Parts: sequence; C-alpha cells; structure tokens
Amino acid sequence: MFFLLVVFFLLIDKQLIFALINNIVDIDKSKIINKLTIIGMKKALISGITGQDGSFLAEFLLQKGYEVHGILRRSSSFNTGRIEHLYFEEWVRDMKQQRTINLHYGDMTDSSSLIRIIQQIQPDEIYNLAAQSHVKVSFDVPEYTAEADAVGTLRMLEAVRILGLEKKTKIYQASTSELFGLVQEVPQKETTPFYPRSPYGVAKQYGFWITKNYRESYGMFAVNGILFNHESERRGETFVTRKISLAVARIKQGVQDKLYMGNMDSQRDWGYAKDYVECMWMILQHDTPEDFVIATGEMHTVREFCTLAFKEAGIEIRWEGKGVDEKGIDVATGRVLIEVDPKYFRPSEVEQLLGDPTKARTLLGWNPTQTPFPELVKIMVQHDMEKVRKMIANK
Ligand code: NDP
Ligand code: GDR
Repeated sequence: MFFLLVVFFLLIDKQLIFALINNIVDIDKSKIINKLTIIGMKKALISGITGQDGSFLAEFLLQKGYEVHGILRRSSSFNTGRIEHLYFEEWVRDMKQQRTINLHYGDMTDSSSLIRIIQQIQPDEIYNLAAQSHVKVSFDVPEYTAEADAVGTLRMLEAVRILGLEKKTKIYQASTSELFGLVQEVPQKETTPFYPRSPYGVAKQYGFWITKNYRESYGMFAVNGILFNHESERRGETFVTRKISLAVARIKQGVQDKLYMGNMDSQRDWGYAKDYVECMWMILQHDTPEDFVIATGEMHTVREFCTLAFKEAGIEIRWEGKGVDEKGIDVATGRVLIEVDPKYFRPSEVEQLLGDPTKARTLLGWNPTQTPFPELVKIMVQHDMEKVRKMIANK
C-alpha cells in the first residue's frame, strides 16, 4: 500500500495532491502530508504570513520550491490582502501557477492550535513572525503584546519540543532593533547590550532570550534575526514610512490636505523588506545556529524621509520652526503640508538606531545595500501614487 502511494505521489503533480488532501474531509491528512517528505519538498511554516514580511517570505520560499504553510488568525474582516495572489484556491483554479500555500487557523495566544498545526505539518523550518508589531500601540495593549510576542514565542518553541521535533525543525525568531532601544553603542551589533524602551521591546527581549535558551538547553536550531526597520509598499499604513508615502500620494492628488507627524528627529536604519526576508532564510541555512543583526548600516531622520518622499512626487519641502511648531512648507505654493501633532509622541522614545551588518555580510554573504534608501522611498511613493490614482478613478 505504502509503495503504491509513493509511486502515486511521484507520478502525479504535487500541488494537485495537496488540493485533493485539503478537500477530502474524512482522511488522515497528517499521515499523507508526512509521506510527501519522501519526494524531498522542504516544508516551511510561517506565523504572521498575512503581515508585510510573511507575505514576502511566502513568495520567496515558494520560488525556492518549498511547500509553504501559514498561520491565519480569525478576523471579522479579511486579513489576507497581502497573500491573496498566492492563495490556495487560486492556484487550484489555475494549475499553471504551480504554487502551494496552505493556511491554518491558529493564534500565538493559543498553545493547542500551535501544537495541532505543527503536528500536522511536521515543518522543516518555522519562521515565527507573528506579533503585535506596533511599538506605540504596545503602550496601549502591553499585556496582549506580552502574550503574543513574548509568551507566544515560548509557546511555539514548546510546541516543537513537546512534539519531539527539536532535531528536525529549525526555528527563526523575528527579533528586532527595538531590543537596543536606548542605544549603548553606535552602531549596534550582535554583542551590543540591550535596553528596550517599550512594552513591545521588552516582550521581544523575552522572545530573544527564550529562543537562545532553547538553543542552548535542548540543542535546537533556534535563532534570532535582529532586524532593523524594513519597509515596503506592503508596510502597515500606521508605520511612519507608509503613513508618509500614502499621505504624499493623497496630497499630490488632492484628497488630503495635511500630514500630521510625531517625532521628526527620530533616526532609523531603513531597509527594503523584500531583501530582509531573503536573509531570514539565509540565517536558517547557515551551518551553525547563530543570531544575526540585519541592517543597511545607514541612518536617516523621519524628516529626511518626508523630504525625499514629497520630492519623488514633485513637491519641494522647506522646513520652518522647531519641535511641536515645526512645519513642512510647499516651496512652490507656500502651503503648509506637514505639521507636528504631539499625539503621535511615545511615552518613551527610541531616538536613533543604526545597525552594523558586518556579520551577516561576511558569514552569510548577504548584501545590505541591495536597495538603497532613495530607491526604497521611490518604490513606496510610486506604488501609493498608483493606488490613490486607482481609488479616485473607481469612486
Ligand atoms: P506586521 O504587523 O505586518 O505582521 C504581523 C503578523 O502577525 C500579521 O500576520 C498578524 O496577523 C500576525 N499576528 C499578530 N498577532 C497575532 C496572534 N496573536 N496570533 C497569530 N498571528 C498574529 O509585521 P511585519 O511583517 O512588519 O513584521 C514581522 C515580524 O518581524 C514581527 O514579529 C515584527 O515584530 C518583527 N520585526 C519587524 C520589523 C520591521 O521593520 N517590519 C523589524 C524587526 C522585527 P493579522 O494580519 O491578522 O494582523
Ligand atoms: P518603529 O516604527 O517604532 O521603529 O517600529 P514606526 O514606523 O512606527 O516609527 C519609527 C519612528 O518614527 C517616529 N514617528 C512616527 N511613527 C509613527 N508610527 N507615526 C508617526 O506619525 C510618526 N512620527 C514620527 C516614531 O516615533 C519612531 O521613532 C518598527 C516596527 O516594525 C517594529 O515591529 C520593529 O520591531 C521595529 O520597527 C524595528
């Protein structure tokens, strides 16, 4: 019987088999899915697949020939906008795409769902990207942030251990430059001491250490990518770069008057998310389990991002005033386009972050400057100009 199954799998398209498995209710899915390992397709599980990084990573892994699974949390409105183009039903309808992506309901606050999903998939690699990822929001929902970002990471590691997969499953933990917070040295590297400045940063610090602890205690390939800010046309709309690129597009096309900002002096090391997900994969392919800082090694102020973004849309900005009175003025018309609103200030701020990507460059061969800063701004503004154009046309 088993021999016949193997021949069957080798002869028939793998994606078709998956489609069948997922549509046959009274069959033991996990047993059949496990047999697929025989034909050498690596399996990855992504928590946070519906987020910015998860969506890029899913695309990247599919191109590498992985069978990709993602954890989807229940929402009253659709939260799959970033991955709809990869959607399971879609490639079943159009078999020419040859893509596989499977979504499983689960939540980082629910151990049983994580255990069930991991048991069913038996993944070779887990990318733990799910998190309440907004720093300012973490001051409003600190307890939930700790549940999802700190204890959630523990739940994921424990699930792998409970299932006896310590030696099979590699785990990537989405750590962050927010661990450095009130920076103790410039630039920040793997050995720089941590000083988090928000409930988010503190929760992620637990995630970092528990990942390292499971590596050291149980010999698991569990590693941290300490990623500095990375942005894209898929960035959540309340993070500063996307808030700016969308506002630029709306102001330019006459559907928004002004952009209200928080701390304009804040400095960040901004990279392009598409380049960073490649590095997540590289970290898991490295011979030894190690933590890596991923950054560009270049830092810019929020103000510089604004100036460049407006310039990309053909608007030159002149800055006047200081602190809460600072204003960005359109040189051509004299109109005030940018103002400061203290409601966007944080109870404690991370003023500047600058990463040193030397270890990733030398040991992994990763190129930190694939997408230079002006190119990143251009990608985001051009995307949002088009998005707003379409929105106006469809009104
Ligand atoms: P996003 O906010 O875009 O995505 C977060 C993802 O986590 C979404 O898929 C979200 O689901 C999911 N999620 C949130 N809470 C839960 C939960 N309780 N259970 C299951 N899923 C949940 O973040 P990014 O893609 O930008 O970041 C990915 C990871 O990397 C995060 O952990 C973030 O903290 C970390 N990070 C990000 C950096 C960046 O600059 N982008 C830098 C360093 C680290 P839903 O779509 O339903 O909301
Ligand atoms: P950050 O990103 O907090 O670094 O966390 P965000 O884009 O929210 O803020 C960057 C800096 O810009 C300042 N700022 C504003 N921020 C927002 N959101 N809105 C504003 O109007 C505004 N004005 C100024 C902020 O004060 C801050 O200094 C991101 C997240 O993706 C985390 O999950 C991730 O871990 C870190 O990056 C690395």
